[in-house]
Amino acid sequence: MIVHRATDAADLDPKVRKAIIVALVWGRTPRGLNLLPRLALVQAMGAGVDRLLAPGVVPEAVPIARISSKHQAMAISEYVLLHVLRQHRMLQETLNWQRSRQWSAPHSLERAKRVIGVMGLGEIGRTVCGALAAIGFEVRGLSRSKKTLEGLKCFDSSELDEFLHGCQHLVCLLPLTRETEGVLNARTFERLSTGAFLINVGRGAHLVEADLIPALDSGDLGGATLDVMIDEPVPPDHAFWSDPRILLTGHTAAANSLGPDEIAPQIAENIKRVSAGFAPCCFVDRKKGY
Ligand code: NDP
Ligand code: OXD
Repeated sequence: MIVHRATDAADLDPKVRKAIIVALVWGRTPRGLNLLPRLALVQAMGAGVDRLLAPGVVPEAVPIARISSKHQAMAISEYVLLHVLRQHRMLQETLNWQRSRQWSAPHSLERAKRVIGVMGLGEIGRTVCGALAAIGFEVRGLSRSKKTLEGLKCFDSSELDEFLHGCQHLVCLLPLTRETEGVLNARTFERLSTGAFLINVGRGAHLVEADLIPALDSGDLGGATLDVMIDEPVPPDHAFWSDPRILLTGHTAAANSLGPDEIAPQIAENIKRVSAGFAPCCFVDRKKGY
């Protein structure tokens, strides 16, 4: 097998272009995929495929597949636990107490009374729910279609308001689609428990950025942890950098979790499958957008 590297297929030699059957993509949006006449698969090297579904990026007839990774789901669970616990155990307040040399720290709510809503019950969302439930939080999950999962109150997208009502933490692990873009907005925040915490691990465009600081000012939200942003890297003059109620984590929630041991066999299997005329594993439903 021969591997060529390019961001734009137009930069490849025309003979090479004619031979390519699989494009492995990550990071920047690939260009020129329509110049590859034998292209049989676009294999994303991660979970989110929103950029590949933008018009004109991947020719309609070419299937797109994503990676399925237990390690990535575990890494994101670790990230969500860290930030839920940081807020649950009032880490910032504790640090402030230490600075003013006060012995004793603020009391946190009982775990079982803390309601955590996870938007998205895919491979990652389900793992995150399991990790949160395992340490005793009350966890509820939202998906597009109704699910029945042990130990979890499940809601579908028609039950969004019911799902949001009473959540003290809202974790977004949705794919970015036409339906989910802007779902983290003022209306959503108003429906949560007053002073709720937001953790966005999905995609930047899930959040209506203009609604965040007003929601923090009004007290609808108590804080936000944002792993993903619309513009990455975030420009230095962005207002979120200097707001102490907002923590930006630079798209690191799943950092270093996708190793070759896990993803190479999936890619190899998909190359075999498409070469033999079969559909790839973990393929994306273009109509649903994930
Ligand atoms: P999946 O595609 O496996 O699952 C998506 C889930 O979202 C499904 O449960 C689906 O419902 C639900 N969903 C889709 N549309 C809606 C909707 N309109 N309303 C309610 N629920 C909806 O995704 P993953 O769990 O693998 O990943 C989720 C996202 O996390 C990725 O798309 C990516 O954007 C982001 N991500 C971020 C990373 C980071 O480093 N920050 C790393 C990895 C992923 P149903 O079950 O009914 O289909
Ligand atoms: C992903 C990511 O895999 O954001 O979607 O890392």
